[in-house]
Amino acid sequence: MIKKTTQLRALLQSSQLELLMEAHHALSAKIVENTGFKGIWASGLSMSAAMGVRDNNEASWTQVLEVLEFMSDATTIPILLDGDTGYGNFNNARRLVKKLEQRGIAGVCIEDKLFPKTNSFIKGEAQPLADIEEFSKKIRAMKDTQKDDDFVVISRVEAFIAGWGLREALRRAESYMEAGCDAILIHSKKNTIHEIEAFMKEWGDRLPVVVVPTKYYTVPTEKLRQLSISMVIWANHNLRASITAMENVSRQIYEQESISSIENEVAPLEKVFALQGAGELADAEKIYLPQPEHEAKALILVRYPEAKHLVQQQMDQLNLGGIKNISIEDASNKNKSHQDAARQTDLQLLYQASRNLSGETIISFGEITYKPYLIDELLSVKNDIVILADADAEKVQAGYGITGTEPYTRLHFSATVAMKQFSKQLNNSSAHGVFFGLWKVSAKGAEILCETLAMLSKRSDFAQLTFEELFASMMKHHRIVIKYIKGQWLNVNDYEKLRQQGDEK
Ligand code: SPV
Ligand code: MG
Repeated sequence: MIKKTTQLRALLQSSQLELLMEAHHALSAKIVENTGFKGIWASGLSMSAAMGVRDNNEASWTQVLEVLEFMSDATTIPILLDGDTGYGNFNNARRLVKKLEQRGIAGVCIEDKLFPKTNSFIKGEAQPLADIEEFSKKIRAMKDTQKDDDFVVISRVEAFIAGWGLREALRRAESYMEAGCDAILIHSKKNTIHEIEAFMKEWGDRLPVVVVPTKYYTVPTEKLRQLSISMVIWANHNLRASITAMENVSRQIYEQESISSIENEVAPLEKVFALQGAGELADAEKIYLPQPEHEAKALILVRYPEAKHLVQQQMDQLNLGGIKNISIEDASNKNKSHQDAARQTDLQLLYQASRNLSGETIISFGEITYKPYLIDELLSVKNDIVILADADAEKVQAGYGITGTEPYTRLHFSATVAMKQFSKQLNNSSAHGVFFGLWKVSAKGAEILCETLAMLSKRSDFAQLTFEELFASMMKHHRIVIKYIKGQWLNVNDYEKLRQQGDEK
């Protein structure tokens, strides 16, 4: 990264016309940089207006410095400060240089008027100019103070503004050059280029020249190029644009007592966050904040409302496993008046839930309970769709049978195999394991599941379809893996039976 001072010096010395754009706070500075400008003019008029005070040194120089610090922190291109008169004599001006260098400001421009100054476009003729010798020595003190050789000091000649002629302008520019400044800013409040043109003809290329065409804005930029001007400053247009924008939006909201018609006219919040660098913070948080073990979510399909106590138990277990984002899809919430006649199928329930399904998600039936380590078993498998299959075949009648490319052996204790069949037709001898309602999809698996459900939902026989058709459809195009386990889960019936036995004892 080239130093900001070096960047600004290079702009001044480049053979082409360079353009600096005004900013008055960190946000506008950032916008100027994002737009593509190579440098920022920290305008005294704009900064004071943004602070609600006049361009008469009403803001103290340290208050200006605070704004500059934010602007500098927010940007990587050089900032040239409009340093007014240097906020006092040589001693104040050299202290200013010291503090600007500390804050990464690339250069400062000071004007040959008296403190407290007035904006050049307010009664310019009435404004006394600084004594040439005093101002030249101030420049010398500033140049002697800078630690970085590339820090830029520009002398602004206000002779034309105060009603003096070309001779006075040249006399001053010559003296400031001898004092060691890096460039001359020649200012004019005329709406023509004549004063500037006359100055350039006499000045030649003794030092780079900077201009501020606020009043002669109709002069084509090409003309400034032809005059061999080094740098143009568009001095206050972000401030003025923001005034117009704020007046419009305030008036509309005031009149309409609503923000609804404004929403699409103002920058979206996402843009505000982007300008603040929210993305960088999110990335840094991933590196520097302790991370949750995983960001998986869970979806519990409550098929039997009477088993709600197990749902709560399952939520506690998921929480223990680090899963906080749990959604419940409850069949009893819907169609209350129709009860069994309209009872939702498992697939309808899952389809309903799929509208909010995204990201890695553990899916389970609500009427089961299981050892918490089964959650870790599922999360440890990175495939898109993974199903836990209980290799204890006695329980096939309790659910769907599953076969894999290989049956369970002790070697499968940590590995997975691809699923081949998922069916109620499989019996104890043909099934390799049983599906008991606990499975997981990755973010991509969630997409596959949602697409498949959406596709199946269009079928006229959707209300008759089961998980069998769901998994068969997904298996046509995608690999589903099974992870064998041995027991360690109960459904609500087993659970109640065990509880009763416990009570009887
Ligand atoms: C400023 O932007 O504050 C300037 C330039 O000093 S001008 O207002 O055009 O004088
Ligand atoms: Mg100014």
